[in-house]
Amino acid sequence: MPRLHPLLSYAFYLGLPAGLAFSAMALGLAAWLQPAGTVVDLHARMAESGGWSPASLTVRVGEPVTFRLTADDTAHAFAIGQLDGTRVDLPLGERRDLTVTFDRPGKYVFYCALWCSPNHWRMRGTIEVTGPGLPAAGEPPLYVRLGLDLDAPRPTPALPAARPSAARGAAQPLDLPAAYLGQAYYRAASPAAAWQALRQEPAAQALDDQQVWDLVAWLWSRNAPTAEARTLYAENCAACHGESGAGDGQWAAALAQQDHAAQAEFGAHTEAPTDFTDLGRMLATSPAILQGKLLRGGMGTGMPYWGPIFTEAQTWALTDYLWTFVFAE
Ligand code: HEC
Ligand SMILES: [Cu+2]
Repeated sequence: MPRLHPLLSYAFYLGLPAGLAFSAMALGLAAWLQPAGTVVDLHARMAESGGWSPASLTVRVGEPVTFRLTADDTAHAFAIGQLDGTRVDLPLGERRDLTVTFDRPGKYVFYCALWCSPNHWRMRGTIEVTGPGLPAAGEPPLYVRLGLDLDAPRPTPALPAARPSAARGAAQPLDLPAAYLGQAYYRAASPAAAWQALRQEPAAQALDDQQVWDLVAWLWSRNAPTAEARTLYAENCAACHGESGAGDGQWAAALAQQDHAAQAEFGAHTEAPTDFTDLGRMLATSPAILQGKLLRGGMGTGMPYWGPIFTEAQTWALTDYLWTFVFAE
């Protein structure tokens, strides 16, 4: 983890009279207010108005870089993907400083962390960190390791008569074979595939179809949603996918009918945000596919890519959380 020094030069902004600040400088007392290392003036504007400027930066490993951040058109927030503690709120017109020292090379993404327009998520920029050392080496995401095609159509499976319930599933007095209980199984299988496999199990022969669906709901709900996942969803996803996951967030309509200017500027056709309560769709989908979409984005559909923004643990926490929209309690 890089060392972070949020040295906010508040003195100038917390009502210290300009004259006083100026005389302090004249006395040479302002030296300690001067940030060390590289200084980057970074301006935030809505994506429609050009986004961050500059939008790409190069800095050196081990050298403190001070971002002098100003929001020019409306309130924004600055944050660097995958680095906790880098979020800075940017009220309109007030400068905020953040000093960061990167301790390994690689490509980082900085982004706006406050909803500012339907194209808010496009407010992103890159920081190329060069110098000695090796970039953080993660393994490829699960969908790549499983060889999954995120865009392949997923045929709608035979649907349960009622929305499967985790609580009813938990109440089944049944010893499930251990193979179904591991995280690896859950992440790679769709609920429909799990239902089909369980349906064949001798241990489940006494159950009816709905009871087996309830078991699947229980299996898929064992990673209880974390408080962090709820917050991440509310802050980053609800605007499109809706608070209850039904694809009806405040920006959903705007996405479905992106004006032509935005189409021309950003390309591609946008789609309506996925309705996570849609059983036909979700029962055919594995956590690996959901996480893959989250990491890679929709490539032009309007679904942003979050790979460089969230840590791997955060992407799984969000993926687990999405099942709360699918299954009944
Ligand atoms: C700007 C609007 C927008 C935001 C914000 C957004 N999404 Fe999406 N999302 C979409 C759209 C549109 C689709 C459907 C098109 C597609 O799948 O590419 C989608 C699809 C998805 C899918 C694929 C579902 C499937 O069955 O293939 C997942 C998973 C997903 N979003 C999760 C999230 C999560 C989690 C967040 C928050 C971190 C999020 N989305 C934020 C617009 C958005
Ligand atoms: Cu924004």
